Amino acid sequence: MTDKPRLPTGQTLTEDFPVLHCGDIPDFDANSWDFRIFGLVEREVALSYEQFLELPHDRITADFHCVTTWSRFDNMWEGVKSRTVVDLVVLKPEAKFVLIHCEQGYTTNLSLAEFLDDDVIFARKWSRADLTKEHGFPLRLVVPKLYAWKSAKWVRGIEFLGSDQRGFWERNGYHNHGDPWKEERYSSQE
Ligand SMILES: Nc1nc2c(c(=O)[nH]1)N[C@H]1C(S)=C(S)[C@@H](COP(=O)(O)O)O[C@H]1N2
Ligand SMILES: [Mo]
Repeated sequence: MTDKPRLPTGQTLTEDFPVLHCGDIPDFDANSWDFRIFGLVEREVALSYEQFLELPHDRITADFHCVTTWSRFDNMWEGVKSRTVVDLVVLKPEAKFVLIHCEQGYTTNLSLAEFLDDDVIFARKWSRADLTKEHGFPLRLVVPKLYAWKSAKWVRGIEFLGSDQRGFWERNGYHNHGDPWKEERYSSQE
């Protein structure tokens, strides 16, 4: 048996933590910030920043793979797991997909099953320190098993959907799924 190599094909290991996004770094105001859970739920919820901080926190350590070919191993993230957030609402049975909504209209899509994987976390901290603004403060999603454009920074909400709806990069040339182990990089491969 051969073990799966730790670095996916086509990736190069880096020890820094590059910053990558389009648009500006959004301002954060704790008084107006909220986190919306909406779409196919029995009752929509909007959490204030304070309420979000009170949710139970967890930690994961995971590798991070950007489609532009850099990977960074062993990132320690601390925050609120996707399951903890989903448990705040009652999903309608038709809910099968999620669309993550961020500041300035950035979005990314996931199947509900992959969103609920045990390593998916809304991170507030990286390496035990608060996220820096450029890495998504106050809150970013981390989806270790998929390319990093799914790890949306400056998250403000989750929408539950009955059918898959492509997010920002998924509409702009990148793969709908984005598994680095299958090199699902571009929508032209679908
Ligand atoms: N809101 C938002 N989140 C985003 C992006 C973005 O443009 N906007 N870019 C994504 C991409 S392409 C990558 S590789 C990672 C990079 O995260 P980092 O800047 O913390 O390394 O953020 C992702 N999250
Ligand atoms: Mo990326």
